[in-house]
Order: sequence, then structure tokens, then C-alpha cells
Amino acid sequence: MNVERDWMFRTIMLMMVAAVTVALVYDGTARRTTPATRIAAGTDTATATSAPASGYQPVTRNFVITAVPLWVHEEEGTFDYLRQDFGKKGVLAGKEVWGWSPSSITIFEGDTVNVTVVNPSSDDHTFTVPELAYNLAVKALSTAKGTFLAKRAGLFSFVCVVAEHIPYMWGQVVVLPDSAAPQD
Ligand SMILES: [Cu+2]
Repeated sequence: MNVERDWMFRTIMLMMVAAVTVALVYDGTARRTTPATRIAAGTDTATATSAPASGYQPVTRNFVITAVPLWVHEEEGTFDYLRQDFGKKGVLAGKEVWGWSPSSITIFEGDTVNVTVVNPSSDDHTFTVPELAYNLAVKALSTAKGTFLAKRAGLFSFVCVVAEHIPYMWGQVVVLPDSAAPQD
């Protein structure tokens, strides 16, 4: 190997080392700026989860809900067929049909609900949300107030647990996910 070729060989080797070094540095830089790395570093929260965190601030919402008679014993003098309905083999034997007005309320996840339950009737009722472990007794001819928290989104029935009023006396708490709340 002569001196000239030895010099060329060294130059080529140096250029290759330099090229590999540049490639490695570039690759390292690219890796540090991948979305996954940014998310892990907490600098790119917008793509950190599939559902962006909601900016919704839960509020307290107030509702007045009234027990209303639909098909009840007191109406027997008005609708003659009710005697048959409430009779031993009637379609409403042992039952009465009461309702709630309104029969559904809609809120967002995280909201607190203040309910004022009005019972103008001579029957006792309850305002019970079994899935939220909430129960409010509402005695005849009275008003009861209570509060419960809607921790999670979902559809939750509110019922009266008086045997004579099951299964007719019920309504629904619609708890929308906080991501569905209007953003402003
Ligand atoms: Cu009831």
C-alpha cells in the first residue's frame, strides 16, 4: 500500500464515521420529538388520551318534582271501570298508578342535584335512586328536600318503593358525560 492510497483510505473511513455520527444524532433528535415522548413528558396533553379532558365545571342544579295521581282509588267515583281494574282480578289489583312530574331530569356528570319532592296526596311516597344509593321519604301532604351527587354518567331510575306503587311510579335521572357539556 503506497502513501497516497493509505491517505485516501483514512479520508474515506473518516467520512463514513462522520456520516454515521450525523445519522445517529439525527435519529436521536427525531425520537425525542415523537408524540409518545411528548405525551410522556407532559408537554402534549391534547393527544395524551383518546378523550380530551373536559373543562366542565360541575354545578348544583335544583329540581322540583311532584307526585301526581294517574289511576288511583280516589278516582273510582269518576271512572266507573276503575272498580273492575282495582278488583281482585283487575289489571290494577293491589296497585295504583302514580307518576312524577317531571318524570326525567337531565344533568352532567359531577353535578350535585337538589330535589324538592312535593307530595300533595294522602299516600306516602319515596323518591329513591337505587343505583346511587339515595332514598328520600316523602310523607303524605308534605314536601321533602334532599341532595345527591351524580358521580358518573348513566341512566338511573328514580322510583317510589311503596309496594302498591311498584312498578308504575318511576322516572329517570339522565347523567350525561361531562365531555358532552357545552364548552365556553
Ligand atoms: Cu309512591
